[in-house]
Amino acid sequence: MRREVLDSLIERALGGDKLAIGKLLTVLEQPTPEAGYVLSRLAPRAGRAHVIGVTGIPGAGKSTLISKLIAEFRRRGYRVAIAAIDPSSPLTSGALLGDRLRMQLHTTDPGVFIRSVPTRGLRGGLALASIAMIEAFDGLGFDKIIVETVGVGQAETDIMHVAHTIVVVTMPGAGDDVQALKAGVMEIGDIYVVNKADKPEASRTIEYVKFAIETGEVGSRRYGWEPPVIRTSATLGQGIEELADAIDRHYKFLSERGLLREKLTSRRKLMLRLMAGRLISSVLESIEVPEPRLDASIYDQAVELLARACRAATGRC
Ligand SMILES: Nc1nc2c(ncn2[C@@H]2O[C@H](COP(=O)(O)OP(=O)(O)OP(=O)(O)O)[C@@H](O)[C@H]2O)c(=O)[nH]1
Ligand SMILES: [Mg+2]
Repeated sequence: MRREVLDSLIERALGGDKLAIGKLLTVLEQPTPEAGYVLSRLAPRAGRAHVIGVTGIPGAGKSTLISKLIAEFRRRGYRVAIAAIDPSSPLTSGALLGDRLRMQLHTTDPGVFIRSVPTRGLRGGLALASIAMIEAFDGLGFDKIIVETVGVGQAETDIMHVAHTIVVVTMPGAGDDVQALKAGVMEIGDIYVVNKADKPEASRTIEYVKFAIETGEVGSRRYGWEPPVIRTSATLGQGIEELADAIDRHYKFLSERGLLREKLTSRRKLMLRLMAGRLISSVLESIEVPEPRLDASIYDQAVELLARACRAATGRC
């Protein structure tokens, strides 16, 4: 795509044109020079958005909750972007279809943009594509960027490093509740939600989660933050205001302590790291190894190739 075409897409996207935003995000899915150009144009505008990671056990109601949260955030005057990271498990594809339908209810609203990140066919990897998307949403002026993930696995853990606020969603009867919360990023939630509070066992689950936070088993207490436990029923629309309040309170907490910028920096560092990894892989993939001779000489080749790539890029090495 030529520069002029990209420039005009960027202008239209900045004006809120959803079609243009969608096209830009497609450009950003692959690590190409075009993607780099788009990021270099949008990144100077980024740094104002509040990035919220919503994670938790499968089926806890994350998508339903997010669709209600979108409406609440819109009432508060925010522009909202959602990045839903598709779990690759085919088991969840039915639920995902449901997700999209539920979430798409908001798509006629110009202040809402929803996008799924495909897990397949991403040359740069899931995390790189997702972070590029977040950077773009931020540069395009969205106030709240919500990232839905299942919260386990490296790609998702990486993504959580870019979220200012991590919301962990659980539900009653999810087996051993505390153990379920002690996986990956769920352990370091800033806000815990017990969804499906319309179910009778909800109170017990809330007690469990509160206890786990009090005893320091789970919950992020960075800088003295006290992770709240919010009781919601996404389907009945209960507890949504309280959840939005808690999210805004956490943002204010970070902002008053000058901690928002830190995440922007860590997001960019992570992006550079992922890009470096991608570059190194593509250099190494160019080594041709005839299978029977997969001997130690490939290391020499690898070192030589990387040194050459490094010299070409920097003039040093
Ligand atoms: N009873 C009850 N059911 C709910 C509630 N919230 C969501 N559900 C139902 O739970 C099921 C899963 O909801 P989703 O929103 O798809 O859950 P999810 O956490 O996004 O699921 P995955 O993305 O597949 O991990 C759906 O059938 C919802 O209708 C709630 O508050 N109460
Ligand atoms: Mg979902």
